[in-house]
Amino acid sequence: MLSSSQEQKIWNALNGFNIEIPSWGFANTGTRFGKFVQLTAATTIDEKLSDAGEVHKYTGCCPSVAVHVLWDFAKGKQSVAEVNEAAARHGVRVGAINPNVFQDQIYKHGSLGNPDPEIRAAALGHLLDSVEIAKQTGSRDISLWFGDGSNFPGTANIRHRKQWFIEGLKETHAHMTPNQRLLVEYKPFEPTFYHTDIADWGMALLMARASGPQARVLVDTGHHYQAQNIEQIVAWLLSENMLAGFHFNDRRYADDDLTLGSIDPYQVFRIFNEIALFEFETGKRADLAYMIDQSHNLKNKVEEMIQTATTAQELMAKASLVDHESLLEHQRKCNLIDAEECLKSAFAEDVRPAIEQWRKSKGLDINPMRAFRESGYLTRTAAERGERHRNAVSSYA
Ligand code: PSV
Ligand code: MN
Repeated sequence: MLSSSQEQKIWNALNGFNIEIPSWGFANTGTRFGKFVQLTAATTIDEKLSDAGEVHKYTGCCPSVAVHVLWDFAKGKQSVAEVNEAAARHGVRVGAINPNVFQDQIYKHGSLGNPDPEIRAAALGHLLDSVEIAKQTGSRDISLWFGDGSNFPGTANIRHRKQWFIEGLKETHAHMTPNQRLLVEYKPFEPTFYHTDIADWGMALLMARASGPQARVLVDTGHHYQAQNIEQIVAWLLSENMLAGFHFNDRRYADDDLTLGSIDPYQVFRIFNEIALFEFETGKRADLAYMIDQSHNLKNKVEEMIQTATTAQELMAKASLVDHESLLEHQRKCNLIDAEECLKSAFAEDVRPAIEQWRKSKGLDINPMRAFRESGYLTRTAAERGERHRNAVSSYA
């Protein structure tokens, strides 16, 4: 049974916690071996925003949606004003703007790191278009991930590419308004497998620093080697005031995009704990964008996002229960067992009843998944969208 002061801590944590969902999490996706099509999957940006609106309606903690420029603002399809209007109609708003300089044929050997100046200029053009879109959507964050790298030793000039990246990022930074942020994401491998231009947090940090004062590092939890201590990276970036936020997902092997907390919930808890400890010690709120980067093709996409958002709330609530006063004292005295138990006992608490009470206070159903299932939304969308997908399935056969 939680004490009333513990319940209060959980409520405070939940009141200050929103997590952004990705538009690409609602479309039919697959692996490089094929797609398993879902009849309820979204195709248009309007459908994606409608699905996102459902997640927010039942969880109350997902008011914004990250969008991918190429997938959601394809030329001639929908204007930015129409996307803004659709988001508002579905009860959400557009969040981080994600340029796409990894899919087009011209990017076979990279984008900002490409040896061909014309291709670098095309990539820069797309980044600048994305900054303009962000101005029109009122988005603070332009979130950059590059697939750039090489597959074979000796084939790319690593130092030249680093310099070209710095030039492109500086130019992009120069076009932002003073309240916007440039987020630099790193990833050790995939799609390239010998070298990746921005492969780890140190490289992302150098790139962000070289870009300008409004650039920060984005940590995607799936973008690390197996044994890496992600919470240490988080603590270091926080202490440098260089952490922008997260792309949350879980992983077993590489960038698996499994559901947050499905493999190692204690790791997510430890990340949240580092943030809570930073806030406790500094008395400042960490200005972070919490985002989900998952795209599922086996679980239902809307249900999976609800499951992820509620799991994030639970782990964040547990982290809010760590007794930081005692933890700091134990750390100072090197009381190893007692310090560790501070974390373990908070992690072991059942926070779900307190979260249910918080939901009640917000006029939400205490069980978002059940409420969503009872709403009949999936039956409706299967009827509306199913035919299109059934045709797609037969065309694969
Ligand atoms: C790349 O693996 C990545 O994490 C980037 O954030 C992309 O924008 C996203 O996934 C696309 O799914
Ligand atoms: Mn990501």
